[in-house]
Amino acid sequence: MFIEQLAFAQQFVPNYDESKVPQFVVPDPLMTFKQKKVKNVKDWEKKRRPELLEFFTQNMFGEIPGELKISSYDVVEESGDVFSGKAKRKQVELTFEKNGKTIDFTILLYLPENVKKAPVFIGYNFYGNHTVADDANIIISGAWADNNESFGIVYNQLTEQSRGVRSNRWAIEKMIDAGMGLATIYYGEVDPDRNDFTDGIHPLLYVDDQKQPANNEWGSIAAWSWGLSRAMDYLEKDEDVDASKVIVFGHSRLGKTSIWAGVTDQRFAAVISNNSGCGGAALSKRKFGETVWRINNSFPHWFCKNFHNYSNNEELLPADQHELLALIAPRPLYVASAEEDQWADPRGEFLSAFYATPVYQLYGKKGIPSNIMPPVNSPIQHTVAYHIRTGAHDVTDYDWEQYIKWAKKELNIE
Ligand code: GTR
Repeated sequence: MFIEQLAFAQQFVPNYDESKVPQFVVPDPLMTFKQKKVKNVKDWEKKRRPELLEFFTQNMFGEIPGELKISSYDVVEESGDVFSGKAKRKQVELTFEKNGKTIDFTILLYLPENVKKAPVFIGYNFYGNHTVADDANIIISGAWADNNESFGIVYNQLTEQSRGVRSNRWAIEKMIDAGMGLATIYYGEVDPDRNDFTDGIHPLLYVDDQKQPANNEWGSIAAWSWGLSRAMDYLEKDEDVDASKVIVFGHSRLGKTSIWAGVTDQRFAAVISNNSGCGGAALSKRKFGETVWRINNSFPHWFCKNFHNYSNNEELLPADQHELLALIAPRPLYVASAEEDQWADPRGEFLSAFYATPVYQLYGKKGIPSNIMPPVNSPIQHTVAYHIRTGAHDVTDYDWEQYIKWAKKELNIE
């Protein structure tokens, strides 16, 4: 009895010991659920990709129950003299209306002055647009925010105190100097990050007296991805942006989001997953660090309810995260880890990029050539790229230097 109880309890304790990673068969991305071999791009695009996409939609992220286009947009602020005249700034508010409800979110754009149509990185920020740069003109969002005393957020409201506090995570000047821009949005404007489906974008698509998404309908990550696609709708109209070179970026939960956005919207030219971990790049079946049970328990709203069927049940997953990454092929994909970020399972993130590679090879693209992890701070940069840097769960200048260099090469940016 005691041993059984111990075994029961142990499944909830995070494992950080490589020798305790369970043995499992990595599902073959090039074998259909009905055991048919995928031999070429046509088989992949016509059979395998759609069935995998359907699996991840119905069982992990949830489907979006309807269409919702931008009702109107407004360039609320614009200035031509930023970063000593090297850049311009725009703040564009997108509004959505349906079911008698309205929401809006604001895209903050920094664009290089000397480029006619600039390639851009797009990614959400955690604490408001005004945190990404020490720039007095950035509008502070009124949306709900998680309290964080050191950032001056005490009544779930963003404040002046946190202006620029996250500038270390956004190497904007490096992007500008490379001839690239940045588009960023506060994720809480699209859907506040809490287990409450009465706020954010979800209610606009409810039918009748629906109170929350159905089991196979969108959780918060799918909602945030939806927001990135609507931002893309806007970028396609912005004369200063090269919409064919928009790279979707995200860190941590927002890295899970950038992956799902890249999977579901092929207009994103490339995808960057920064320390995305469980439910992002990391293989779930390894159960290393954060697990499916843990994430569903701590953040019940991130994935759709059907994903809870796999809590402590990873063996049952017919597909793993490398197959999610493979859905980005043949577009460039960068997976990055941090050495101290064991919670996100760096090895699981690396292996996922490696096991996604056969799909890139179908397209004649180069991925991760071997299953041996590179040393720290030694990036592998092909169409599929990977690095593990020294340091903690974070976004650093080192990360951005790699992303910029790789994006320029992969997307032929001059
Ligand atoms: C952690 C969570 C991770 C990661 C991270 C973040 O608490 O367990 O999956 O998403 O939050 O987004 O900062």
